[in-house]
Amino acid sequence: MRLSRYFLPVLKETPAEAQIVSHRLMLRAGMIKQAAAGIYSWLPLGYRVLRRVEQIVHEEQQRAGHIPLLMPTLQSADLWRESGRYDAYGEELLRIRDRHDRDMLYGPTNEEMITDIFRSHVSSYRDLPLTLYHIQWKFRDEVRPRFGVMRGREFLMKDGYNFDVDRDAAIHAYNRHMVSYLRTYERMGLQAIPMRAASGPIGGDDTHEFLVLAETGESEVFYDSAITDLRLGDRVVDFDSRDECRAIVDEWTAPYARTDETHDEAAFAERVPTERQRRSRGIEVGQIFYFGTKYSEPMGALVTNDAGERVPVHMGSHGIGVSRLLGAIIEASHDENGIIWPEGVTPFHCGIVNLRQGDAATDAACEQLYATLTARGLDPLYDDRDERAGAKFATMDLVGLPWRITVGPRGLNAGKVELTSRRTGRSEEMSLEDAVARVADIYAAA
Ligand code: P5A
Repeated sequence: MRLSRYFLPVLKETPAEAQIVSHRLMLRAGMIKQAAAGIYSWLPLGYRVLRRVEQIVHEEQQRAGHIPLLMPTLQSADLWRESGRYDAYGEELLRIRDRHDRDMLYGPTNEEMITDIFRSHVSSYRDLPLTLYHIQWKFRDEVRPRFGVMRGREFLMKDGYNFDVDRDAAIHAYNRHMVSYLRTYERMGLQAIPMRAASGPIGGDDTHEFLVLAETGESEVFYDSAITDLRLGDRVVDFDSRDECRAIVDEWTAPYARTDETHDEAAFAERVPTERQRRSRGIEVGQIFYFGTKYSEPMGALVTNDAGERVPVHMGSHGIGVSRLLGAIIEASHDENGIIWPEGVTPFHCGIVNLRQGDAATDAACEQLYATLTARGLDPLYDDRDERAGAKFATMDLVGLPWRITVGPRGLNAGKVELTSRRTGRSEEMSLEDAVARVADIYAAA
């Protein structure tokens, strides 16, 4: 993409309404624009990152064997009356009436709708296990939407639902989700710690939240610092193996880690040596639930088991805050000059800064770089505007591309361009070909 033809409305001033750094940077980098309280338009740069985050979520869900579909945002109130949640959900549920006076709602979650799909088409345990998921906009009429996309009213969620013949099979689905989430967040450059939590309006007793540690996080958390040493890395996981998934879950759930809702001061003191006790704050980027037959029983989602009995199917639901993740990633990765995107989610692979726009040799080298990078399947952002070098660097730092290639007449005389890491600030001179090869290698390994 050539910046001269792009739509990147960066702001010079720090927006006064934004209280936390991720919100400020998303506004300043021209990623989002507020449309109403807690409702945002995704401008081209923000939309690119959103799509990349979504893509990682899709890949990791499908790696775990989960099947994508797409349900609507608007739902019929009647379904929610069947589960009893139409009245129970409270003020967060946006209730809508259509022209025929039918009660509708904008979905805050989809347990009822997926249970309805299931009961219409599945009746035997032979069709199980089954996990369906979608990535769709949700609406929750939060009392206090704040911090930009972090606590929105309209927000993008991945929500998945497992259907299993009994509790053991459903617990395997729970474990499988925990493992696949670990890899999902790691690919985004994040450490998200599973912590025992409370289930709220979704239901059930088994639930974990995934928290990214950050001072600006809305949740208070208590954990054993040993848990921060764990990494899933590139372990090959057989998601069908109950033992393998359970072993990984055991590894992550052995150290104490809980949110304030389930924190137990006595257990914390007893189980965690003082020097490893941590009390801090975190951003909830996902939550998984096992709630058994809470929806299948009242809604009549039954399957025939191997003994020939009709039994309610065992279910859980599993959510990832896709739009919130952008805020969480920025909270975890920025400096005073702007965002620092992890390679896994960056909107463009690298920036190209032309230090002397209009100089024939410099323009030609930049064009060559642009073409070569693109031919290698990379997506560069080429700052081809007629601007001072300082302004170009400031924009690149603000939008946070992990790598920048700087091209100027002086370097070119010696046959060199400069490759700079946004994270370390370190620069290296090398030939144009080497710079392309280096950037390609970095992304091949990422
Ligand atoms: C699990 C999937 C559920 O709704 N039903 C379907 C279950 N869980 S949840 O924890 O309530 O939400 C899942 C994740 O969505 C994100 N989230 C939000 N993101 C932005 N703004 C909000 N107002 C908001 N509310 C929830 C969180 O990341 C949460 O973990």
